[in-house]
Amino acid sequence: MKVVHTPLHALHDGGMELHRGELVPCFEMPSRVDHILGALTRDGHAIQAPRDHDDAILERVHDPAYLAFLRGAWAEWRAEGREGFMLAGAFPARGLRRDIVPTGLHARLGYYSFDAGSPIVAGTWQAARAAAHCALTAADLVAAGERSAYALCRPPGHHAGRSTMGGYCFLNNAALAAQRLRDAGFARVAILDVDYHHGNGTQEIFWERGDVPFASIHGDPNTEYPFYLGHADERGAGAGEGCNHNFPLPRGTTWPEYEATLARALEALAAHAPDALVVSLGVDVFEGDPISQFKLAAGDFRPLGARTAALGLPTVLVQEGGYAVAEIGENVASVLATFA
Ligand code: SP5
Ligand code: ZN
Repeated sequence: MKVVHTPLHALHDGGMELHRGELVPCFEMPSRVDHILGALTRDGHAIQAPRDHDDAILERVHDPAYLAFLRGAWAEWRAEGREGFMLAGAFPARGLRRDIVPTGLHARLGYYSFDAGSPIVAGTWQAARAAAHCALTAADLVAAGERSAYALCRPPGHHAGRSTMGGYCFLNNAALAAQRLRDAGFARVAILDVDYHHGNGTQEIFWERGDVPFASIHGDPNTEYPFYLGHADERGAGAGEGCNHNFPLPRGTTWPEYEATLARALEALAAHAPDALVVSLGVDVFEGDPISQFKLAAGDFRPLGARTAALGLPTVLVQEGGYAVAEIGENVASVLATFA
């Protein structure tokens, strides 16, 4: 399978996240990519660099003012004489105004964020932009006739909404890939999100659209991040009514239960008769993941990939989460092997 990768991801590094009341180094770290790249190189996949895309293409999915904020945030931070990393600490929750974009930098950071776990550092914009280019390039490859392609995206993307960052995500790589396939002529593009965490950003972006059905299997938001979206009764609205499919599962879920749920998710997507598929591939469903609570074994990633590949659709796989760094390469490689 063609793999799209760039070393520019490493520019996003050095930030800390608020974890259980303490600032700790981000679980989402550059070495994740080294392990994935190592396993995929060993398996003989062809690695290629992304093609540069104009920033205007990001506006197909994201709010221009949000993009302008992300693009300029670090320079503004430095202009205030600050270093290190930027982390939001206040958010426009219930009862607070969201109709005014504040002028102050820290106020704007909170306005465009939904957690205190997604630091912006000097190279964040460049890395996020490069990750988006990986996803867009993988979509271009599939549009040009490849049966499947994999975008080794970092930072990940599925928590990023139209104008919201969070969950280590800034630009929604999977949404950009899906939109790119739509623009290339695929009439209906399904998105399957198997990351442990609900793909709240992707759901939000396509909520009112009937052309990009979305299915997500994830930890129950009653107890699992991102907490405030991802329930089974969220079905979409307007033209997208009935096109959103959430499958929350309890902590401790193992393969038999997961497999049965995956079958239902794939069935739900197939009912929309899609002609292409984007997979938000988080491997944080792995039992050894340090921040997640499902119990999939390393050996379960092959059948996970095989069931998904059996849809028989042109497929773009986009890397999302996965924080058991030593095993992440093997787990991703297992999924990809079933698409080869
Ligand atoms: C792309 C992706 O996987 N993003 C995940 C972001 C998760 N960030 C917050 C994690 C909070 C985890 N709390 C762990 C508590 C364990 N009991
Ligand atoms: Zn995740």
